Amino acid sequence: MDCLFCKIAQGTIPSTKVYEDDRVLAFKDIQPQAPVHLLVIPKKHLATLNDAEPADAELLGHVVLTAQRIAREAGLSESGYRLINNCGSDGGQVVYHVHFHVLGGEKLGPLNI
Ligand code: DGP
Repeated sequence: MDCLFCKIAQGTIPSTKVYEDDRVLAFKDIQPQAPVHLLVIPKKHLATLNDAEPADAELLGHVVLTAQRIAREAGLSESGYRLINNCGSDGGQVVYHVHFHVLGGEKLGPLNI
């Protein structure tokens, strides 16, 4: 499958990994938007959050708890951080493999909502 994040998960495209297990991978974003900008992905290919099914609930829970873990390990637990999933075109999604952004390390601006 021609998917950038599948290739990163398989190791055929390099990344700066911060956490990995059999189901998820977390790595540094190549275009950081904050002092800490990490991405967490399921290794299973899901193009967008809309493709997730009830059977993926445990996996997505593990992705979110991995976000909590890497935020803690990056020293963000006390100061806080932002966890973002961009879904689809209007959501600003560019890479069509589900991922969550962990952003922090400074006071983040308000969301445009
Ligand atoms: P999104 O707009 O939510 O689809 O964000 C995609 C993010 O992926 C964006 O912040 C930049 C990041 N990104 C794109 N290509 C690469 C890459 O090859 N390596 C890494 N580490 N990050 C990438």
